[in-house]
Amino acid sequence: MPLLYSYRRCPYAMRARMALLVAGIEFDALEIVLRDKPAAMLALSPKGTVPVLSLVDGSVLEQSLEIVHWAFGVNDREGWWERSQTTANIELLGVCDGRFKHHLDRYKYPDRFDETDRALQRDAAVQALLKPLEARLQISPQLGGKTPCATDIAIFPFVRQFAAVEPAWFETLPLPALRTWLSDWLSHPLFGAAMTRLPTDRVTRFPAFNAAESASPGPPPPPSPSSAANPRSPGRST
Ligand SMILES: N[C@@H](CCC(=O)N[C@@H](CS)C(=O)NCC(=O)O)C(=O)O
Repeated sequence: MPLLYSYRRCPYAMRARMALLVAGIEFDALEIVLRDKPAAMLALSPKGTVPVLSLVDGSVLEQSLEIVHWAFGVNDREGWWERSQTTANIELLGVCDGRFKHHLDRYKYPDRFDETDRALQRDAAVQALLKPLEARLQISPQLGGKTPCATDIAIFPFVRQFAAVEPAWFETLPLPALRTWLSDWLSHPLFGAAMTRLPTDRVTRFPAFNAAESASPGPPPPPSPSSAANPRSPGRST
């Protein structure tokens, strides 16, 4: 059984968990404590970031996008990976993980970066990713077209993080298609499933997700008695 070292509020780990769930891959998971990383994880991946996926053949995937790619390589009956492989999607993901993440970090954690002009960083993040994303989402509701693709689940956790810094200000941005896309994802059952809370003191089986439910984002189904017993509230942002 693959073992995922994860951190619930990490956007990189979110994309990895969502891809594993969509692909229907059974996996064990350990929720790590960032300040006290497990020795077993560091032995596999000394760089010390999550997510890390340890596979049964002994190989180790140390990058979130490698995990996404691997998951859809195992099972992509719904074409999530294929739809993500357009030039526009690959470029958008590069911007998300590059320039956008750079500005997001300085906007969200100005003290860590000695940043004195948060508004400048915030606006640069909007220009780099959110505006082009809005233009794309005006054309189709998902980056995969009518249905989502790997790029949607790879990018939205970072947009979620950005939106949560100053929610009232975010609401004022002229980005209506992006706001709809984000809010659909925030209430999507796949995201709820990926945000399942795990213990930090032991490895547990990550609860499976019915991929058929994830075909089109929209309001979540009414809670069932079993989901009430296993709270999956996405909770607050990092
Ligand atoms: N390029 C890596 C980045 C992963 C990353 O930076 N994860 C953060 C958490 S969101 C982390 O583990 N940071 C280590 C730390 O804070 O000690 C990936 O795509 O997986």
